[in-house]
Amino acid sequence: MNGAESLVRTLLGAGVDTCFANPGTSEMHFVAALDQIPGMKCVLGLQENVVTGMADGYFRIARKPASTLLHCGPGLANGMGNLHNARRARAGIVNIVGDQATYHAKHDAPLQADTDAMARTVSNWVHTSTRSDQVGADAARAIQAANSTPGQIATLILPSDTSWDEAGAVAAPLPAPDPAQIDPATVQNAARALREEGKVLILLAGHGVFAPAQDLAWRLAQATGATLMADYVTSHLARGRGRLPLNRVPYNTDLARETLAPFKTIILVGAKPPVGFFAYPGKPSTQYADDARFIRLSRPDQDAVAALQALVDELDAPAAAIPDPGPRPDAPTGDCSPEGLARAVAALMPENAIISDESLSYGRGFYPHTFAAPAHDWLHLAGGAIGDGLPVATGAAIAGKGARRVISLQADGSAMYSLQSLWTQAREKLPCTTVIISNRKYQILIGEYGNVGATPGKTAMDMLDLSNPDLNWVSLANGMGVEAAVATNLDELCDLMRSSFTRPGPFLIELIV
Ligand SMILES: Cc1ncc(C[n+]2csc(CCOP(=O)(O)OP(=O)(O)O)c2C)c(N)n1
Repeated sequence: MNGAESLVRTLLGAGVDTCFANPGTSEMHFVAALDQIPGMKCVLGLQENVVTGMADGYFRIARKPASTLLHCGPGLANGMGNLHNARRARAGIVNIVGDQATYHAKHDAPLQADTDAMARTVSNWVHTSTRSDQVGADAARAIQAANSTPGQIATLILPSDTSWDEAGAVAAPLPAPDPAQIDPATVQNAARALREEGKVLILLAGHGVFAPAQDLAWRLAQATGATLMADYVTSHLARGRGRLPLNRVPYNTDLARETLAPFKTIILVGAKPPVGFFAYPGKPSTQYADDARFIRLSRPDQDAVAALQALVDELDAPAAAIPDPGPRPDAPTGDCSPEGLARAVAALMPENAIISDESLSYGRGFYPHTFAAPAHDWLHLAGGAIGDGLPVATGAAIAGKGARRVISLQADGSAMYSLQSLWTQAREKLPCTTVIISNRKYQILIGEYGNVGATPGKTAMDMLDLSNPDLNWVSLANGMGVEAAVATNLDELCDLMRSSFTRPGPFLIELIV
């Protein structure tokens, strides 16, 4: 057995049965092993950032890691934007990167690069195998690292001779490490604040915004009057009927500071103290009151549900039913608007849908209009590197095994970073409905121009303009095997959405706004 075969058998033995790939010569033995050993679902992405984004979306829904297969340093470099996002989303990925054979590296061949250095910037765990007899054991450790709470990017670099040499040995799965313990003194501290102080915010992120944690957080809020909110950079929220109508901390620092100003005590559950994505001249970096204090009930590497349960027990908070969100909205009619798009999604989405939201400026107000939708999962861009919406949707659809409709609410500029995802959606016949929000500009950056205190002239505005020529999304989608149509108002949008939900495969709607 060669090293590549030991790798594939070790992955399968540990339950890693999906591989998102864009291979090259240094990975050919891995590709050959996938032929010889049944059981691995292999999904081709036509650019590495699609591959890494798919692995992120897959983890968020499957709650277990997939593997990637990337081609040496430059291939990894292409995938780094979405590995960055995945690390911020705290996704678990077994990120496998091929490399030059150990004895070839000294010749400085054209694709030679410092793969290890690149990997370190986007990984929680990095290792380069140096002998084929170690590949299985190294893979088992990579899988273990990826399976840590809450999920980690584990990059395993495989020089090609470690794949083809015939000393491979399969390694048994290693147990996922236990999450770090909750500190009982912190639980008591939080309970004291909730009992004694008037305005306390419980800020939720990570596992703290999934359904089991929401029930516990709601009990705490009902028993103590605390306010509940989700972190802005939350990658995944359980939403809709039966779930909490949670709002996120606003993106805009002025709005965020206004929202958080009343809270002098903030209890963090999987969240960090909120800061702006960027600094702006004359504005503070932090989004909370200057005299706010934080109680870190659980860190991301701790069990948020256990932390909330301990606090519920400490306060003896009685069971409380999550309130009914009221009737589901009717399908909207008339001119396009952000509220109208949100209401269309809430009115029409099938039960248990997945929303991949890279709507940027158009999507800031989507939440209140979708509280009364059926239960669904809402995925956000957690790392700010645009271009993850379509790959995440594609990976999420693979994890949903064709049974869950995935709806991308997708800004046009960001979509152009990784539009090859549409081809994978067509090839895999995935139930993906993409709504391209076609404003033909980098709208958010026009606002940012003002926020940094500058006035854009013609050259600056040209840098923020996506027209001349207009992107033709129907042709782009058709060219990758995805059927598509244009909607210019909410009636057309709703008709196209409805019909897309009856199709087994993908469909794209260019919504002209
Ligand atoms: C990888 C990466 N490159 C560039 C940027 C800078 N950036 C932020 S938003 C944006 C444009 C977004 O335009 P679009 O997706 O059309 O959304 P809109 O602003 O129109 O809502 C750019 C280029 C970024 N955040 N990440």
